[in-house]
Amino acid sequence: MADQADPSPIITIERHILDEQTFHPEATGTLTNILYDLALAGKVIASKTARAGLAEILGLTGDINIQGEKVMKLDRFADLTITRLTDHTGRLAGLASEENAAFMPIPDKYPMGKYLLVFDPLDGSSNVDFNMPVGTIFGIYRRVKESGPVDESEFFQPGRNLVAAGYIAYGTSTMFVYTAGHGVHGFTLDPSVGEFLLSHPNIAIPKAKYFSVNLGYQLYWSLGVQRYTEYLQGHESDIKGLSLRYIGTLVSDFHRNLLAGGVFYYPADSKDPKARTGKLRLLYEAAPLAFIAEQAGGYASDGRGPILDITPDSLHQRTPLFIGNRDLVMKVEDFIRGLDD
Ligand code: AHM
Repeated sequence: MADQADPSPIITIERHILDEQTFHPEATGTLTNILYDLALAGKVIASKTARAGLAEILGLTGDINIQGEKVMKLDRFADLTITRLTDHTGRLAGLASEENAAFMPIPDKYPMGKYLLVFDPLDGSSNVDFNMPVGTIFGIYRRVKESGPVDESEFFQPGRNLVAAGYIAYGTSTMFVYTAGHGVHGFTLDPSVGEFLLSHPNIAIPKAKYFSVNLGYQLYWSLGVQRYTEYLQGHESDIKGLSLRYIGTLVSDFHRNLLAGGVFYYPADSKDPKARTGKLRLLYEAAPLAFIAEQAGGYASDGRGPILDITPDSLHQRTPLFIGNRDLVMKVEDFIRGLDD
């Protein structure tokens, strides 16, 4: 008879990441520790986002809080949290954040490591004021040079080189989802013990249920993308129309579609010069999520080929993004090839 006092196995994120390390007998534990540092950053950011509405009240004027300190914008806070928890550990050689124009080499006073961290500290931050979910996205690359100061060009690696990638979703609960190349695993923060616990092992994208896109921009899309949208809606297609869900926070839209099945896209459009090449950033958003999508059996494309094959030529390069169920993402490539090229 089962011992009623014996709890069911609880797998903490630390234990899971350590177990994953056994796939790599040569591993030194450095990557494991970077992931664990990021989980800690996630907890700190989650506790701050949960108090987001209070900042204004405490801040009186909105700028100065009751202690006379400046109220920091949440995306700046998230950026500094991640930087301060990872820059001194001797594990990284440099960091590049969507928040900062230039990458940050590890300061001279700290030891230099062999990995590069790229991240979007608070994706969807414009949603914070409306109590909607936000997220953090990260990717980890091995540095290219053996030693010496880091060059910006070392960050210009295709997503195929990613060693690990993940995101932290700050929603109704806080989740940490990552892959180190052996499947995608999700952990939910248990606030009562302050630990991420394995809740979603080996995530695989199920049959598509949703499509997610800002339909408000439809007029500005290419013909191929417009016809693809009609296809997803069930016009003259071999699929039943999908349901539309769009939050406007990439992490949340991607996370829902990863668990429930579906495709998210942010195509190039003609409405503003920045969006002509798409809005989302290759290095901080598209490539890490593309790695996760492929590990979960899905696919990500810029409409013409795999996101993971694109080598960036600048830190903040933008890209169109179509991501989710493999068959649906491949379908948009057919429409674009047939109607736009
Ligand atoms: P941000 O980097 O300013 O937060 O913008 C990124 C966000 C994504 O999370 C989301 O998918 C997209 O912008 C939404 O854009 P839009 O409001 O144009 O639909």
